[in-house]
Amino acid sequence: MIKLYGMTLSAHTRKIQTALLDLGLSYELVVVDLTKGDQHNPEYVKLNPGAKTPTLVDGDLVVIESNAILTYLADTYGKGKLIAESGADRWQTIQWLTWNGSEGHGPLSRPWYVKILYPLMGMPLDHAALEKSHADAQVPLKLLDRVLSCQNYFGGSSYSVADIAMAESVFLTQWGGVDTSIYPNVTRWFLDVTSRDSYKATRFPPH
Ligand SMILES: N[C@@H](CCC(=O)N[C@@H](CS)C(=O)NCC(=O)O)C(=O)O
Repeated sequence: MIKLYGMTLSAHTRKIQTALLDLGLSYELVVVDLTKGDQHNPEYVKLNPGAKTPTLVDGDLVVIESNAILTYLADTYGKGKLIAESGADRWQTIQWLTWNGSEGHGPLSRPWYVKILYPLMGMPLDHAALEKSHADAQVPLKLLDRVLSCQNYFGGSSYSVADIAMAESVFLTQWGGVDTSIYPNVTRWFLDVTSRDSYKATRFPPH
């Protein structure tokens, strides 16, 4: 049985849960409660040396980094679903997953940190930082909108793990108060991805 270490409150864990549902895979969620600092438990750090969630354990294999986990699951269990087995669509998927991790998720998620998470942690709302985070998020959003003017999905012609990763980043941008409706292609694509049962099932987390 696949074990997923994380918690549904974490965007990076939700991505994995969405993919597991899309692939029809059953799994055990081992809750790593970030609000209690469980990620620093020595047993967990043996699995994930960076003390972050999520971590996937499949038999003897341990995979960390959410976008690597997405690739592993799609490659191992998808048979062409969620990532093409070869060709341009496969490399579009890998390219945008990589961009998401290295360039996109940071500025797209920042408004959520400033507006939602830090105040929840007891810090006063920093209006200047929020304004800056909203301005900074426009750069990746413009890029996403341009890409989606030429293709339906980040995996090219069909829905893939790149869309799962990117939708979670855009979700955090919106939750952080950024109006993404001014980007028509992002709006069309986001509606497509978020109306799927797998996405909806991971929104209101039990853990
Ligand atoms: N690049 C990592 C990022 C993982 C990450 O930042 N996870 C957050 C939860 S969404 C976490 O574990 N934070 C705990 C901490 O920073 O102490 C991935 O994609 O898996």
